[in-house]
Amino acid sequence: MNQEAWKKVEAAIEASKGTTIRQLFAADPARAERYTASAAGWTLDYSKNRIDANVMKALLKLAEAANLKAEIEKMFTGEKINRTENRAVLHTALRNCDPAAKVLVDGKDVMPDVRAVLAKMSAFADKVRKGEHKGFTGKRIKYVVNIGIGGSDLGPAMATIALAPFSKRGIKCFFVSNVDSTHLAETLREVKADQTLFIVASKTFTTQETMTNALSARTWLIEKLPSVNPNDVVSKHFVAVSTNAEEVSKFGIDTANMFGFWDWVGGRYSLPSAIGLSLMISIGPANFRKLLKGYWKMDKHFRTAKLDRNLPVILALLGILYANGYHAESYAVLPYDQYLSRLPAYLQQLDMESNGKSVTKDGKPVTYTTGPIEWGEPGTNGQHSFYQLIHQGTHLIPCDFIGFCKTHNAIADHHDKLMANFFAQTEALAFGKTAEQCRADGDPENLVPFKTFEGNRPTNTLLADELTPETLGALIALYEHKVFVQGVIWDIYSFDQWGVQLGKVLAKNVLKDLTADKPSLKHDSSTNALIARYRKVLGR
Ligand code: G6Q
Repeated sequence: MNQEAWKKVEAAIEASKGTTIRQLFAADPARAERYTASAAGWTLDYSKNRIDANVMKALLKLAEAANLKAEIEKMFTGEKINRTENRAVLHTALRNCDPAAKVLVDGKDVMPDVRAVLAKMSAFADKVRKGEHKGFTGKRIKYVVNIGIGGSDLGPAMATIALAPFSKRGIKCFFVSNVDSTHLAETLREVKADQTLFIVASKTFTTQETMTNALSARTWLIEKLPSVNPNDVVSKHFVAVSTNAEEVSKFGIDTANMFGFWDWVGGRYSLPSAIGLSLMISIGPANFRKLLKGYWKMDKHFRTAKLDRNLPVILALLGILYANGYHAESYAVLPYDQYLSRLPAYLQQLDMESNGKSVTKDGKPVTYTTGPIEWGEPGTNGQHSFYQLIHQGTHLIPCDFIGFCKTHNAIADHHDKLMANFFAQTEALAFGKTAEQCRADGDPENLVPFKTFEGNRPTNTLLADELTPETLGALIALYEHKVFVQGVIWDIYSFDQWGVQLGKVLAKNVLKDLTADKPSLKHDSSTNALIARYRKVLGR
């Protein structure tokens, strides 16, 4: 992080510290308007933050000092900015809806391949949805089971729930990710073999959890649908989404039934690629394209808007303000829409896997805080549990409140009540409740300290008309680019994940010791004893 520019941010924060959000509003009747910006169907009101003109100016200078505009161009134009893996980062190409667009990687335009895969996915999704792709016994597909983990699970799982109002209700989608056999077993209890399509989603097609689940699902299918040639059954009920044709074919899936993507699509950025196949089957190709269009609108906004009106940039700078300036360790994302129940989990991976790094791009340890802890729950449920700490605890938890003016399920006055809570919470967090207000409400003096709310708790409000494929796409792109901007300013690589790769090899060594006749047990004394206890219970 540019230290000279950061020192100026610190000075601006220091100068602003004596003024509360309440006072800032009192002093400036145009504050809400001043600190509201819109793009791609979303309005961001960031006025309820600990910011004034000087703080914002210093933060914007920090972005400029990191050459943000130039870095954004590098990403969009296919430069290999993921240098530890020597890869371009081009999830934006996946949703580039301009029919004339060209995006070059190593001199080759990737757009024809992107369009071809999208067309292949669309044709297949249509066949499944129309009942033309039949199972081995000639029945139509009613169940889709996506087998994948991490980036090959969280995106489609989140978005399939989010876009349920746009789904074909006759097709049920399931997502199996955990290697815990319970996940697969409980899912298989819900489906009928002759009407189930398994999508094995794995960029590498070597991930232990996914391959284990896929093999067991294959065994189950073959048992349920006996045939002289099991491959005839598998070919009707299994398709693959991967970059690794060789492994796909080794598994026994015809590569004609494989939907490809490329090494320049990071797992956690892969929902708009073929990884979104389960979602596309659920909502249909036309809605999937609307989702891409929403992403694209936000992409264009991010690439072209001035930094001070740029939604991802503003969110990123506010995040840096609290993480580095106020030492807030986490932030909460609070969607006031049941359909976004998995959004916090999705954003957890996006943010924490991307920016959970402690080494700068030149390989030196960072001297400042990087990626924050992200967490959340849909409102209003959180209000009845952890909001207590946000209102009155000792930790500073900046929050993003996400809501919609319209509901897909209008019943009585539910939606007004939901949104009343949505607006009331940010108001209470910003303005609190003074001791005088408590007394005026008749609170006895001994309770005043407990019923006083300090306020000055920062929130962003993100409001759209309605949850649609387009607004969802734009929302995801907004957070993707926010994470990108923070990575640029912190001078870290946001697109690798060596910590996740470590997990992929660690368990392999332990697995040998759990199952071998003569385990080597060359671990520490704690791990050795735990393994021994496990083996004893299982009689090994
Ligand atoms: C995402 C990560 C990680 C990855 C999974 C699954 O950015 O790299 O979550 O998506 O480990 O990997 P495969 O798709 O290769 O099975």
